[in-house]
Amino acid sequence: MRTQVAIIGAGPSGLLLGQLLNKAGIDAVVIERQSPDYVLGRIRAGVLEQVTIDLLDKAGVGQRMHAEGLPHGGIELLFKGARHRIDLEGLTGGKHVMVYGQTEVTRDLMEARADAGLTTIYQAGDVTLHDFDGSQPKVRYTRDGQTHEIACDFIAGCDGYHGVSRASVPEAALRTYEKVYPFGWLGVLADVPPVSHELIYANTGRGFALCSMRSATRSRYYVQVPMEEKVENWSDDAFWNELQSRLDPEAAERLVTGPSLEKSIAPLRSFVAEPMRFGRLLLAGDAAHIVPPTGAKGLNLAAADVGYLARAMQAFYGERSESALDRYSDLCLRRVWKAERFSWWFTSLTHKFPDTGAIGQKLQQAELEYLVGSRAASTAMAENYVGLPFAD
Ligand code: RFL
Ligand code: PHB
Repeated sequence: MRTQVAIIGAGPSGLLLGQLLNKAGIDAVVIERQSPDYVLGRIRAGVLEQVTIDLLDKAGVGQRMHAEGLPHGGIELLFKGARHRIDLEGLTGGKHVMVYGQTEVTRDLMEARADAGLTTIYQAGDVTLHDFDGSQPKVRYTRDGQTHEIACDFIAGCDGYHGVSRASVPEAALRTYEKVYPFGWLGVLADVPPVSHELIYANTGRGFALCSMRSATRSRYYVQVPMEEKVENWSDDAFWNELQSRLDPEAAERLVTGPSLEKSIAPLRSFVAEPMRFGRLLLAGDAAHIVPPTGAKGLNLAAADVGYLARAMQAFYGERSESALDRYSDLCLRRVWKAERFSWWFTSLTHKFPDTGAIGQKLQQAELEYLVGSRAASTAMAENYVGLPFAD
């Protein structure tokens, strides 16, 4: 088989890239290790920035998001037992975020791909990347016991943190930066009405908690747990009790509990691999960088990367210009590092760190008080939360 762009991974970055390329008349094949149901079963991000909303619109898949997504103009910070609102809209000249689950984004992209008759190879085994240092790269995979080869002009590595793309780059060509946090997030999805109409990020003596949602009848909640914690140790009751103990009295009183639809623990990590381009292999999304989820940036960074990548490929095929491809890595990384900084800062401010003790919590509280009391500090937070501009 031959295509212009072989995309490894059918997560949000691979599928969005496929859609943007198709709109630009560029042919692509998506190669995914898992089945569609498996991909859709992963419950992850929930907050979309304007840049992501615009890219989904450009890709022609924004209709359901606009109909069912929930625009949010503020978030609440809970500390010392009281909630304080950050007016995102008021502080950023009218910008907001959209609460719409990654699962739904993925489903919309999968359906658009199927409707357009585009090729996706699911359950591809032993995917390997070849010759991306030359002009005729290849991707090989196995399916139903047979080996297949796809010849292409470019390989887009959209296969997440554990994928094969970054691992195929010679070690000496890659510089990596990493920080692993000493805790994870235990998340629960449940068909209960959200405790508040806006997201609540809580800093408490028992650790961080986040109240999020997917709709008016479906909630997504998280509590910070030790890194080594096992999800089997958490019954639904234990989760709800812990969450309730981390809320202010009014929210604790209003919390509606119910059976969990999904329950899992995610580790927290900051990670960047530089550069994001090696000849004809271009990395995008979690394959190149990971942020702790506190800033809600992972999915948004993935979308921005493929926005830049689709544009660079359009310039390559349209104007025969490689200059946008040459700038791809630098352009992405500038935005990536700012989101890394914000996600690290917001994580540091809201989580309980085992080794900083009582003084650590007092310093966090002082910063949170400054943050909610100072227009300058609130504005800096709001600008980052709604998303930094998509640079040209
Ligand atoms: P994805 O979503 O990981 O998709 C990569 C796809 O590549 C496939 N794959 C392979 N395919 C072929 N061959 C191979 N060898 C392959 N290896 C892997 C995988 O099966 C998968 O389908 O990366 P992408 O597209 O870059 O999207 C990034 C986002 O998914 C990610 O940034 C966010 O979900 C991060 N994230 C969260 N972000 C938030 O903003 N809020 C959250 O609450 C949040 N929770 C999370 C998360 C990421 C998690 N990970 C990565 C484990 C919770 C978890 C558990
Ligand atoms: C979510 O709804 O899953 C969510 C929302 C905000 C975050 C992280 C996750 O910062």
